[in-house]
Amino acid sequence: MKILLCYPTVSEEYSKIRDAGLTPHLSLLCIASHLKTKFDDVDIDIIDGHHMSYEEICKKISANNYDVIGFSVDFTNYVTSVKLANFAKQINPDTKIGCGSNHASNMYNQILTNQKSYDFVGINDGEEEFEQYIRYLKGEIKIEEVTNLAYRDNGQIKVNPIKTFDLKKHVPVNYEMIDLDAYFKIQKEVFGDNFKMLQFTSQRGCANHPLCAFCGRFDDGMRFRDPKQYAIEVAHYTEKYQLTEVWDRSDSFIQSVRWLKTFTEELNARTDRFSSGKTTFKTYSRADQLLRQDVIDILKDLHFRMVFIGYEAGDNRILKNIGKHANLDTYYKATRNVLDNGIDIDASFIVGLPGENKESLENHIKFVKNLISMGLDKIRVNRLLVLPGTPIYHKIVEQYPEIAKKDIVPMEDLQRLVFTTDLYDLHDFNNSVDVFLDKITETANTMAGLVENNHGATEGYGHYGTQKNIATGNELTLQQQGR
Ligand code: B12
Ligand code: SF4
Repeated sequence: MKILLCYPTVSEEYSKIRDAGLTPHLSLLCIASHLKTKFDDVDIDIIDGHHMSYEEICKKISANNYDVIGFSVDFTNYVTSVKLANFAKQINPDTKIGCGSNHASNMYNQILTNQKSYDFVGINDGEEEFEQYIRYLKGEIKIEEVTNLAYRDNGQIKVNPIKTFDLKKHVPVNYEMIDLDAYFKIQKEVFGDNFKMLQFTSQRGCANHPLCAFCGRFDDGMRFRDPKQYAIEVAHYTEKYQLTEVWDRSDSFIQSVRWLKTFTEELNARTDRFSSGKTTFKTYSRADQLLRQDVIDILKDLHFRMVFIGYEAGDNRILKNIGKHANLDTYYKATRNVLDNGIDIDASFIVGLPGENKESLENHIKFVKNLISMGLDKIRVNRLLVLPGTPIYHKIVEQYPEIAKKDIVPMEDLQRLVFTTDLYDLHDFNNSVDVFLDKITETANTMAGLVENNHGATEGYGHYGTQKNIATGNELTLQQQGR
């Protein structure tokens, strides 16, 4: 059986994605690694649309008679995925075509209603769903037994039971399936000769429950991989490729101190690259996870170069509005704790969050000034994205029900519409969305400018990335809300 797993090329209007194409697509790699251990008779191609154009992907599809194609989609590449699905169906109507991801999980109904070339949508974790779908195609099980599957049945959309993947069954990510040189080459161009990074994933879900009002995750609870197995995987690739940086992409890497401690001991027992300072570590973290000195000490044992903290706002009222479960007091303590211990912070903000007014915008600027005086020198200030499935998206749908039926709505439209909902009171801005948009852009530029003018950087990749952005060279403009 021939399978294509593909992250389609992003549409032109969304092409300035920070860090895009630097590392292989982890979601598809997890699925492919899982399938490889389950079947001897499947051939899997993985395509990364950050490295291949739409036309090149079409050629690949024409040249291979794939039995199944799975696209990983978000709002930046969904339109391309539809074009590719239509193309692939024309080439071979028997090819089964589906998509998955957080975006797809929240949009399965709209996707299956509007796009006839799509046969299925995977909801939530994809490993077992894809495995079972193959078993269904092989005639081993019935379609009703494929968990996490949405599909059409006699014109009706059906959703099979949704199951959370037990991460104890997570197989090691198989980087041998990828031509890594293509990625290391780009890393070299962007970040210099001495940079070699791979990303890994140790957990799923986020400790913040319910999720932040803007967060596009499909909410499925927090889960950890076995710390020892994970350490073996990270140590193996760190040694094999002599990595200079490891980036764990989980959202709550630091949530369980016991897990973190075991992982660190297991990793350092297998490689001395972290303890000898040859390889650095980077992860996301919530500020409240960075208050304890024993946690910071473990991060030092892992030779942490940087933590990425989603501060989002410098105003307690806004933080409450978005359900961040954090306040400025925690932020100041965590910032001091991290910076005083010699670890860098990649600080992320979002402007235009629910309840934003003149006072909160001023507060964000004051807050950034205070962080700079504490030593912060990396910042990214993002525009609010309105992602399907989030409370802010639902607000739009309440007011504009026709949006709920569509699988394609330009992000720019959603970004304007959200400001017309009752989440916002624009009277500080002459009740005008345009005036508000100008003001948030100006605020974002001021926040980023403060850091830049203090010899800092607005691109998040630490000193490697100072003033550099893979998509835009030196251009440092207002980015979308990003991870
Ligand atoms: C790494 C990452 C990136 C990297 C991707 C690089 C890479 N090479 O992988 C970069 C920095 C480029 C990136 C960019 C963006 N990202 Co991003 N990113 C992530 C992050 C941190 C990890 C993703 C990951 O690998 N997870 C681990 C894997 C195993 O889990 P997974 O992705 O959920 O995949 C599972 C399922 O979703 C499903 N699945 C996924 N694909 C498929 C396909 C099929 C066919 C099937 C059946 C199943 C399936 O199965 C997988 C295995 O179980 C997530 C947050 C998170 N921690 O998950 C955000 C996240 C995915 N990103 C997000 C966003 C918004 C963006 C940007 C739009 C931000 C921006 N404006 O710049 C861009 C757009 C992406 C682009 N055009 O490249 C959102 C997506 C929300 C949404 N609903 O779409 C997330 C969830 C962050 C958030 N909390 O909101 N991102
Ligand atoms: S934005 Fe970050 S902290 Fe908030 S719910 Fe999403 S992953 Fe968790």
